[in-house]
Amino acid sequence: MKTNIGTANRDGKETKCHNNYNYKSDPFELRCAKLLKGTLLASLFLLIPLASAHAGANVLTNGSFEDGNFVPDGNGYQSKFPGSTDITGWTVTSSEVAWASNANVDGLTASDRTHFLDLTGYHDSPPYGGVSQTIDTIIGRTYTVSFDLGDSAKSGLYQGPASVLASAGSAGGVFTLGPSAGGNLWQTYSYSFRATSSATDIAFTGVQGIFYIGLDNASVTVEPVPPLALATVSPLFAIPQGGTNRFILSPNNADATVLLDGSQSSDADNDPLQFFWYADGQPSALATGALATNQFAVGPHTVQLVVSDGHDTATAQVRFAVITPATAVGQLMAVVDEANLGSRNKQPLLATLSPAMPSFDRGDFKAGVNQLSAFQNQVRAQVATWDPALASEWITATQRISEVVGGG
Ligand SMILES: [Ca+2]
Ligand SMILES: [Ca+2]
Repeated sequence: MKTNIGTANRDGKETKCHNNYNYKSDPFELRCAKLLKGTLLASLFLLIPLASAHAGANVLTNGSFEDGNFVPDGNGYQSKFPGSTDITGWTVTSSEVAWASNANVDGLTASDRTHFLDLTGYHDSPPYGGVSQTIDTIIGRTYTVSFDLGDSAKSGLYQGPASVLASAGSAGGVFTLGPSAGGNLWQTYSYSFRATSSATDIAFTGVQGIFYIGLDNASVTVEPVPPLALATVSPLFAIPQGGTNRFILSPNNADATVLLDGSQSSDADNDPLQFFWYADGQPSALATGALATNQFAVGPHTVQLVVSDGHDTATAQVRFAVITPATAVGQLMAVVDEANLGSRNKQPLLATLSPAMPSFDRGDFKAGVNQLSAFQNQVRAQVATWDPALASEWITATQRISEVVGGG
């Protein structure tokens, strides 16, 4: 029995359609086929909640197929053929595709905004159409490809799965939506790949479907990488120069201003970074920002830097001690005592240096600085000719102490 389902254009005339046509052979009957699908689907509308949250920025161009040179035919579609670049960002591959708007005669709607693809096109038979685009990728990074696969089904007539081959370079696979209910169905699929090249071809090709293989809402996002936290404190005082212990000289026997520097922290994603500084186990941050200054009392301290890239955090820890000038002089005396000078040369040096300790301890910085100056003269006279490098280290160290206490 022939059922009148509407009219379609045949050789310039609106002509009645019937549902027992041979849809593969005749353009008019293909139009009728699209019309018939719309008729069948009109009363069966399913709204399927779709996962739409994608972490990170989408690096695919026009993944929703909204942009480009779309000139719809009377059915709300436009055929695009292999090699076409009319769909912004994409090249049509394999075979004809139908670019579709929501205003189509079949009642099919996009999963995202107003446009989508039907990879069966008007030709509705294998090989089905496809689209591809090449994106810049970073070798070794992991990317997630997500897309919505569409199908329409009606018990008895257009039942059957829709399949698409989704690939990124050599990765990917065939994804199939096998509908259990009729209507305009969309389902989100995703897969991940690890980039092996600085450019990767992202492609979707229809594999299986009856009249319709929907594609929309494609995206490629790079998996976030945690930041790297790196923290330093300054200005450091070290004897001998290049030593690994972190000391900061107090200019007043009480505390010191310490520069906290997290600016060498980095993030492979170039995410904007936030910096939080914590000290000595305190629960609240003492400062934010890549660079910060803080007063620290004489004694040992632990500073923790927490760097956030908005997804992940990384921490770095720095231990240091704020020391008094007298402690610094004591450290220098230990170094002089251990130097390979022979006892004959050491004792006069230590004798000159040692009075600086009690001077600094009682706050008489002027006397302390004078005593350091005397030590420097002695080093120049007795050590410099014999070991210029050692002499230079000691003079530099005493000069630092003098400068910090304001006597340099
Ligand atoms: Ca869309
Ligand atoms: Ca990151």
